[in-house]
Amino acid sequence: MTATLDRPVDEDELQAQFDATIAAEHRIEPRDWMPEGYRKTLIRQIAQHAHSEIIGMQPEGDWLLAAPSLRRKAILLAKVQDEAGHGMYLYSAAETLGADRADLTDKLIEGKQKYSSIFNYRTLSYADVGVIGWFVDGAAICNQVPLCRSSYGPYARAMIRICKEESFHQRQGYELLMTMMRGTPEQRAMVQDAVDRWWWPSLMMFGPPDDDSPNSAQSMAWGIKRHSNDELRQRYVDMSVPQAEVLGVTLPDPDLSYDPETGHYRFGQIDWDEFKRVVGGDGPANKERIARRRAARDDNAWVTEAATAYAAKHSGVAA
Ligand code: BYC
Repeated sequence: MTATLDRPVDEDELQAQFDATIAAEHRIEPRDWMPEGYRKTLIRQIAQHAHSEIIGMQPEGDWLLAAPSLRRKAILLAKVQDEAGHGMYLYSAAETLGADRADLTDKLIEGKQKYSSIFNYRTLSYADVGVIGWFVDGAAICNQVPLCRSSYGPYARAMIRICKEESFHQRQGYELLMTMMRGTPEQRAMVQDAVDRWWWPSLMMFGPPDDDSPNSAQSMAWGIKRHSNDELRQRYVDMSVPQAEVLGVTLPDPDLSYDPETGHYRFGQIDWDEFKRVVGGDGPANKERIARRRAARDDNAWVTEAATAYAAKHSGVAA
């Protein structure tokens, strides 16, 4: 039983109101009653998403000091800053559910919360910057556009701006690759090599197959997720194949073929053992990603302390 101003409200009644809001495709807002499982699922997904944006600054950030021209450096700097902004909107959305931002960061560093598997791969050449834009931001768009209709208001609204920026990121990646493909044979080879290394990990971004995805059914029933992992993965493959043809690269999958009956591209077997290894902490760069995040938290703690002391002093003056 929950007390309200005029009469005690029954949990069943609150649950019924919540269910009706979800069924009517209306939004749940921070002050609304929500089942504990809904709150926890959202915090888990939003925190994981926020962590991915922040850790995702690292693989591309590694090229900021080695960008091939001032123009490319300015573009990359803007993109990496956008990812930081995405992380901030998402941590704010998690805070509306009662989560504490510093606590979420601690959980990430202690390995108690996840971030996207894709950011545990290294960027070996500048073509990787283009391929991250094309593949990784492209996959993000596929996955995140439906989240603009997610049932939780603050998450859905954050996703609108994030998706607009991701769309720009994807185009900048594709434009970079187009430029390289018009260049020397060595540059074209760099692009193909990057495509070969990033294609399969990009498909893993959508999560495990539907029959091995413990959270999907409930998340979809609550309107948090709008499509299953496999549906979105298929959409992504269908979108990427023609783009690869225009670019002039080969996707590294001999089983890729168009099925006229379904109108979709069939594709080969994803290495789910690799996925599990990478998510479990044993990918190519997991340890350095977390070590760097830990160092950023510890080395910059004085900035937070100074800002907090400054804010406290000023609120005292105002009082
Ligand atoms: N990597 O039941 P499932 C970006 C976990 S940022 C690691 O299907 P769910 C960008 C999953 O969390 C891109 N872990 O889960 C940034 C669950 O474990 P827990 C990030 C993964 O939540 C910078 C378990 O596996 N995007 O685009 O229903 C530069 C079982 O999975 C992964 C988002 O976060 C993975 N790939 O569905 C450029 C989007 N996949 O939590 C670009 C929002 C699954 O039970 N998130 N797991 O311990 C989602 O849409 C969903 O959370 C997922 C997974 C589709 C990812």
